[in-house]
Amino acid sequence: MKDKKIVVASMNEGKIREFCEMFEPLGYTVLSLKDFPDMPEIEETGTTFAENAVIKAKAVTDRYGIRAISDDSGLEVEAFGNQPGVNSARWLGHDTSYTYKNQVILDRMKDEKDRRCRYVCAIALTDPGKEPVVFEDTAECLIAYEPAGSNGFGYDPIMYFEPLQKTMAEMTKDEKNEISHRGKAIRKLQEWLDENE
Ligand code: ITT
Repeated sequence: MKDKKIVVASMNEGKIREFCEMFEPLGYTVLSLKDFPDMPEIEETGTTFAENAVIKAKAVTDRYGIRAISDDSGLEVEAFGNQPGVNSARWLGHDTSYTYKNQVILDRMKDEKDRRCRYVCAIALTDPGKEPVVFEDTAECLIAYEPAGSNGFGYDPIMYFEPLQKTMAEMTKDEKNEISHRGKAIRKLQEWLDENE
């Protein structure tokens, strides 16, 4: 029976889908900013994933007086000095396709031997009148030599995860949720909810 609700302060369909995949089997109904069309756009002015996650969740809690959960995430490429980082969504333009963004990364990495990179995810939980709580995790990957796979979203086709010898876009949803930055951070959040509710 679905009697528990979480509000994810996100407009990103890929993220929202992954929150649904991990919370619905536990009996939660997952709402997102798509269910709050009057919510003004939230400016992500922080310099870290954690700061931006708190900004997004707090904006929803402050406006509606409800608990909110947010996700700020992105890609850090060692050879680019950990860019694009917190700018991953805006990098090369917010509306530029990921097919293009991924190709630009592959082109710039053409002769690069150090292919280490990681996804980072910070999830913030805010409740009215309480301090925010943040859960963070990473997924260590390598930049692939060419895009592969059509599952997932965003940078997934070029994020090669060595232990499974496939990109994040070649994984099933369960495989990705098991090893991904978001999957691991969501499990930390779920443990916190189990212990504190
Ligand atoms: P919201 O703020 O509305 O949640 P957003 O897309 O603006 O959505 P972010 O600022 O956190 O969110 O940007 C996250 C970026 O990192 C975005 O470009 C994603 O495509 C990328 N990203 C993060 N996690 C990813 C994943 O699991 N798979 C693919 N790309 C991912």
